[in-house]
Amino acid sequence: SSLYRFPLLPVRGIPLMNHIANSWDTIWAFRPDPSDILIATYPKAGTTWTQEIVDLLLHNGDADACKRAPTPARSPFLEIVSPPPILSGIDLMKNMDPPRIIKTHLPFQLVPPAFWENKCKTIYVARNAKDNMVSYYHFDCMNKTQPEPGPWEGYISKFMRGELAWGSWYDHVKGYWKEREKRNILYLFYEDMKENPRREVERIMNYLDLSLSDEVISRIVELTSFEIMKENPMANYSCIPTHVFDNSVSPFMRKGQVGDWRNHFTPEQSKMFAEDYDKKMKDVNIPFRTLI
Ligand code: PPS
Repeated sequence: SSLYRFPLLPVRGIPLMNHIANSWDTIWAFRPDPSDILIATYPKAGTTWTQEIVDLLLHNGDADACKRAPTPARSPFLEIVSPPPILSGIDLMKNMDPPRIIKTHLPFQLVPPAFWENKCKTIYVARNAKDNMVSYYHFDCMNKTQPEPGPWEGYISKFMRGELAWGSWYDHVKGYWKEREKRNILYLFYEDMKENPRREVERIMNYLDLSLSDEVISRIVELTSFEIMKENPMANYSCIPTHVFDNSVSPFMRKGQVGDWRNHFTPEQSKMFAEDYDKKMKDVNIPFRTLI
């Protein structure tokens, strides 16, 4: 069914889901508490994984405490206002005590300014462009609230032109990168988290000024592995009904790997993509792993 597949609407040039654009003034005016923690990502870069890590860190690795509710109810999605049954982030936060773990996909310039006025801790997660796109493609196939992805070949072009929901991946990763020092943003990479999850969990812990025992850190690393999260009904988005997230098309917890792009890009597509990528990324030196 294409019940929820509305066209995107631009906000200051960024294509967003239409209900976000229609509620823009409310979103822009949102005032977080200074203790709130923002997790910012381009869609499909490792948001849910990071949300789970932070929730466990704040709960000293207590697995049961972090099964109190599904991810979107524990960690509100700032700009999602409707449609049901996706929970409206701002409404949810009215009934939650800070510190709240707030998810956003907004590009840096669209983050409500009160986050910076209040110096909220912000964790940005970036994922290499090709895997990020592959994950987004499968998500757009299964998520009936996003526009139809169309054929893969055309999807690559849309990604390169920044026409997907939340706009250009290139501008997104660059926007936060340029601001990371001034705004004290912890800038993480999905590939680093896969390579050495313990090291990255410890980086997040230190950034949040927490100090947990080695044993608790080990438990958090274990509980946030792809295999465990895939089976955790409070972390795997099985809370979203199948007419909205159609798991038979592709599960939310799909593969959780680095390099799955190799199963999707032809050599020609890869070459064309790389040439364009180099042009778009040459003004920054973000240490993405080279994926050839
Ligand atoms: S969303 O909708 O933007 O919030 O999605 P997001 O959570 O950012 O990204 C989903 C992808 O992250 C993978 N994932 C994980 N990988 C490794 N370890 C863990 N624990 C984990 N949890 C989620 C998920 O499988 C999606 O990637 P793909 O490549 O599609 O499998």
